[in-house]
Amino acid sequence: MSDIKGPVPDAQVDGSSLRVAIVHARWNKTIIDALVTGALKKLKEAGVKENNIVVESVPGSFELPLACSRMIAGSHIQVASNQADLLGGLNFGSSSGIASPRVPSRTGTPAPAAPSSNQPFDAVIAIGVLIKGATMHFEYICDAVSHSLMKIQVDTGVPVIFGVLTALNDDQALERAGLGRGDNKGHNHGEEWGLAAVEMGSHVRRWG
Ligand code: DLZ
Repeated sequence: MSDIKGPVPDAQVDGSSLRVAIVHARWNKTIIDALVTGALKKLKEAGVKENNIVVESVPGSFELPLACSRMIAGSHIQVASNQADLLGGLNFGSSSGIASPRVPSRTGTPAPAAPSSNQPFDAVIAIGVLIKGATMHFEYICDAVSHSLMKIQVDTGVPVIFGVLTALNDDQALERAGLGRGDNKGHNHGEEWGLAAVEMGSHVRRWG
């Protein structure tokens, strides 16, 4: 990352009392996995307890707004079937490329997740990777998803972190997940999304 770009981390972030959801799409899975891992790493480093992190997946980025909205509305409900896999190391099965959606499959026997608490979510991180193709699909989905996620957070008062990469090609997306193919591996933006969730969740607790 260059010296002039990127956020200044807030040294005060304490996530020990926060409950956070990650909702991720399954398109472009290699990149998604790295981003989710980056977000989880920072959530845990900021003190968010494992049983206060819920991970859900949806087919593609277009499904993220509805998933976020329902998770915020129903955040007292017990959690995702794939949570143990993700918290245990993104155990989704083998991957042969970055440009296809995948249905999660269990490849090992993950340790059982601790029971989730039932407090409302303090923040939701929506993670998707949109890569421009030959048609207008990309533009429509980017526009709809970004506006919808903003509306959900403003309407509900629950921070929705915009973890959606809108890349013009594969390399742009890979570099923003720290997976760059050249000398420049880039930087994993999932880490900032994890920190942003903790900071915004803490702020909203204080602001009321
Ligand atoms: C259809 C589609 C396409 C072409 N590209 C992507 C993509 O790059 N990233 C992504 O997350 N999802 C993509 N999708 C799937 C849509 O988001 C959505 O899942 C389907 O249109 C079904 O509503």
